[in-house]
Amino acid sequence: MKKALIFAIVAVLSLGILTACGGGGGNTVKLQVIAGENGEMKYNPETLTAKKGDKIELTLVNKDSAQPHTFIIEKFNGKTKQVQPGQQETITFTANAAGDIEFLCDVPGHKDGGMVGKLTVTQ
Ligand SMILES: [Cu+2]
Repeated sequence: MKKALIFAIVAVLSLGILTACGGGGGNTVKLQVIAGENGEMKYNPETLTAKKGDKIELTLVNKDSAQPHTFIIEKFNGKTKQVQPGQQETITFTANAAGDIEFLCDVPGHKDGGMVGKLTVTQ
């Protein structure tokens, strides 16, 4: 009786571990993007990757000396506030669709200046 109970507990725990580690997305992924490094109007990196279903914890680090920047990924409803020089902000969103998803800085003129990138979400 006791043995059966222990077996059941081990089985349930194993299932939980398999679910947490299984492939195909659904994991929590930490990503970091730097904005305005060396005074450049761009993100570094400009390309990010994730799997469909991943929960993304994205940190925008503003290394610009003068200007605020944002990270907006409209498709997944992920938006930072205006992050001031030397500051950072972490946002969370779920990559719930596959494709090349655009992100950008919505401070006026910045997207046209080069602050745009893509998050490639695979199935
Ligand atoms: Cu910007």
